[in-house]
Amino acid sequence: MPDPVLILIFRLILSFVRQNCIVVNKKIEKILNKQIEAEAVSSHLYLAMASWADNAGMNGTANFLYVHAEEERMHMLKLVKFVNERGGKADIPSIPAPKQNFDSLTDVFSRLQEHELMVTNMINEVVFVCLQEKDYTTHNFMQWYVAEQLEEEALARNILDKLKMIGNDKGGLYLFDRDIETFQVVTKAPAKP
Ligand code: OFO
Repeated sequence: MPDPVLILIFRLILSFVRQNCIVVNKKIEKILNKQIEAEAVSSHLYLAMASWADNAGMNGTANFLYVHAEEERMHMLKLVKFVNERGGKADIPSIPAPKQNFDSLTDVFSRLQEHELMVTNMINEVVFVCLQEKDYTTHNFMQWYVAEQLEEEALARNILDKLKMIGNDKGGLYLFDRDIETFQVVTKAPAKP
């Protein structure tokens, strides 16, 4: 059984180190907090898309999007932990309700692609600020996101190409919904944590 006094001393030391050894500068902390919000918004948006698809009887698409929403939450969490571990303060944002209804699968995935392109621009901006601030640790950490965006953009493009081919063909849409969970794009993104 660990000694409670020792635990208390350890906690006090940890809190002292956190408050006095700020290794992440304020500019980096601010832009990472903005990125935390973007990942939370992504997760929320994909969850709304999943719910719409589920309701429309497109279970394969719904499952694909539920998983995607969960992945975005993991992207957010990874950033929250990184900021806090480096002596910064990760803020948990409030998020406005996302769009709830969509016209079609093409509408869903066009919006998803548009959103991912916006996220890529934000990530590029974080990387740019890291270089400006000579924060090579955060720069190195962000490389995982750079590679992940490559993968996500390619997947969205691939899905939209398939939907374009299918058009309004009901049989094609049925097969799309059945197979979407197997769609993969191979990139050089490093292994997921
Ligand atoms: Fe799909 O955006 Fe996260 O990083």
